[in-house]
Amino acid sequence: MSLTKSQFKQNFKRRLKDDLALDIDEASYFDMYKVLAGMVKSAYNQNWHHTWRSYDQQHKKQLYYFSIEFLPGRMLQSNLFNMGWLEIVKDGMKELGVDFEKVVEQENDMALGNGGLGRLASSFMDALASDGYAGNGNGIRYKYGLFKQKFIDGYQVELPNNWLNEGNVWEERRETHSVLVRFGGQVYLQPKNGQLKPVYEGSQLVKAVPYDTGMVGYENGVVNTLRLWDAEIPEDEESKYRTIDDLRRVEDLTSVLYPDDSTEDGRRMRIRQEYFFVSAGLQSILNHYLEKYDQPLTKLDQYVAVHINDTHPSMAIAELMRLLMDEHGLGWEDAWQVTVNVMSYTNHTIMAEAMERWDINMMQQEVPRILQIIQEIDRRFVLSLEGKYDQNFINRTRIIANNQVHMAHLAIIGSHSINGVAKLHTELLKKEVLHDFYRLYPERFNNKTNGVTLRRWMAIDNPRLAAILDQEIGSDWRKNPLELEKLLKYRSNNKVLDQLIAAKQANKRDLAKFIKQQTGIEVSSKAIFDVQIKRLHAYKRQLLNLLRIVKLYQDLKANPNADIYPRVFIFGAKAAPSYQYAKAVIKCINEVANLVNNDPDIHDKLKVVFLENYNVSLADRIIPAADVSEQISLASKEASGTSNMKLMANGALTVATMDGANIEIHDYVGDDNIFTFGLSSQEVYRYYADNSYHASEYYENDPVIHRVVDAFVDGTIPNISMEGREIFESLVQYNGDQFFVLRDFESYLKAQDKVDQAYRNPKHWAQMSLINTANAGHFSSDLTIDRYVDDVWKLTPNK
Ligand code: 8GP
Repeated sequence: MSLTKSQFKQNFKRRLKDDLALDIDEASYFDMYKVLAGMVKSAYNQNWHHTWRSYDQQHKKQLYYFSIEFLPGRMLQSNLFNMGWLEIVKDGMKELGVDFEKVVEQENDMALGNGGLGRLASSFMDALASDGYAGNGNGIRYKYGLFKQKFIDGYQVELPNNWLNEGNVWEERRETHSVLVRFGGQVYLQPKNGQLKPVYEGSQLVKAVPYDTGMVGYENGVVNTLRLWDAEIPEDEESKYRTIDDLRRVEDLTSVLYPDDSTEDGRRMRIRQEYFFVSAGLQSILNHYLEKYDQPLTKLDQYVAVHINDTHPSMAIAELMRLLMDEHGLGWEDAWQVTVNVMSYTNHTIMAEAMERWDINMMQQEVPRILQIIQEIDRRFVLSLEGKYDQNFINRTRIIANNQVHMAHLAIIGSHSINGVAKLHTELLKKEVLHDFYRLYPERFNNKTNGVTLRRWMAIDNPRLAAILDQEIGSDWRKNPLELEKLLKYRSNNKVLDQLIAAKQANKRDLAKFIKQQTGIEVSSKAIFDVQIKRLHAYKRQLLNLLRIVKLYQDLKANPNADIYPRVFIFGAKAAPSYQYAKAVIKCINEVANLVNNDPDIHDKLKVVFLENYNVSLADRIIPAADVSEQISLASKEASGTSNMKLMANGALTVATMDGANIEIHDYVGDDNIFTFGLSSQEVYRYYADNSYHASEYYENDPVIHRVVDAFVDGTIPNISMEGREIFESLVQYNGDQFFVLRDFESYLKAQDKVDQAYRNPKHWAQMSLINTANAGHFSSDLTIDRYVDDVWKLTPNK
């Protein structure tokens, strides 16, 4: 895929003419985006074709990563980069007089995910292709991505994200690979040729149509496939869809990401979505296997691995059983053995409310055959334990209990591998959350610490940093992330440190300009840029950060000359639309921002900026400019975190609780290059065990906490009468403060005082920052993928 600048300029102008009948000076940025993306796609299509042909010819074992979310963000730049075209195109565009950044901004973020789990799925797609493995994605082509967030009077308002309204250049509709997915009706079993076969009555078929997107590997010619399914009414079933409601139920299947599961309708839709993409994906895998590999289904596990990304795709276990038995005639034992060998499962959270349990009646109505098979898996599981374990143990571990289907139990019982996403998280799964299962299947449990696409976050988003790295340690770090360690040699090299300082300054100036454009707020690039970007959730404790801001504000009001190093607090976060408490926190942050930013007594020492609509593209802008990375979840609650990795790679220093992957970051950079604070996970569990945390005591006995918390109800912060009260009450009750915000407050203040002092010594700060960048290679998703490939999926690289 080599291309020279003059070829690019020529082709680009010609394609504008050929495709759109326009000269450059007549084309809009959107026209240019479409044409450029089209060029990129035609260039990689050859390789795409070649990649799948070669997998088929070599009968390569293929991985299918089943995920209800994928969050690639914008793809133009990352595709250009992976093809080795980015610099040529940037230069070429400049010579053509085109503002390349404006072209890039035309693309709608592909935001088919909520946060960490969806972004991880996309970074794995990049790493699989870049490492040369046959790894494909399987998911849903939502018509509406994650909502667009707007702030109106400080409140979060959700707007629809109609990301497909101008078409999607990257996808290819593959009509001929469509399959049918069955919902509802009645099912009973009838003997046929010595086997029991299902007979369906009154069920409805939905046509699943795949849309494929090429996943381009980094400079290696590999292009894998992300297959997303859309739902349509099958042509020869139209007569069965009589009412508008029938039609709508099909359209709705792929309409929205994460329908509100606080309502029955939402939960029903979620079950239908989960079954839809799982069934369609598995059918297409089996069709392909039988046609192209032509091997018996009892050998499926030698050629196919299916990964269940959290529990949402766990019906895959029952659906593969169904297909193997009902459609292809295998007996239960054979089918079960193949299924367990094919399936593997990752858990992404220990938060109880995120553990899916579906109502048995609802599953009966929506997916009756799947429920039957789950019941049989459950029956056999219980049978296998009887006599060996007591009844309590069996009740705790079985799949069906209290009229609910426990999806995590299904995923564990039906998979050969179960992993957590950071060392501590995996240990907690083994010791606490899934301890019973660990007793049953110790050999299935393993850890796979998350990783991130360093190339995107460093080379594409932070070209200034990348240029320094390339010059000092060469550019191999893009392919071998551990090469970043070579940077350690320069920790006392003044020239390199000065260059790093200058690059960060320039990035901060860029972000300051963007902040001004977006919010009207002036911030100084000389201040500490202190960043907390992630979903808004009580356990992530944006509130802890906010309480400290309120304290600083109060300190400055009392003493306008207080010695506080200027700081800009930058937030990016969406709250789930039905999560009232998280929305109250957003409102409070916005009102504190108003108060602080407009108070002349503060002398620009503090600024608070809450950027709207946090998504991958916004992360692309913020991360290179961060000085401080806030990773302050209550220990034990954040499974891994991944913004911690992106931010450290870009030289931000972490203020961290000993939670998730923070612990591993700490292990690599050492005590002196991270600011840790707060309870450990053991201490948190001890509090749970003896029920001895009483938030009200902290409120009553600590005058600083008292004053800060009162600010939420005493009028200090205006316009938050309801929200301030909600937060106040959640904190000060005897058994309140579920996430120990007040308990960790003092220790957080101390850690932040150290930050304040450390930043005053720019050389030393740059040194610590360099040490973080140098150690970030350990958190590359390329390496994470290598570990999955070796331990779980057993793939071999493509030649
Ligand atoms: C997230 C975890 O919260 C985060 O710590 C981790 O880094 C990330 O997964 C990737 O492993 N979990 C989720 O995003 C999650 O559980 N989402 C489901 C509710 C949809």
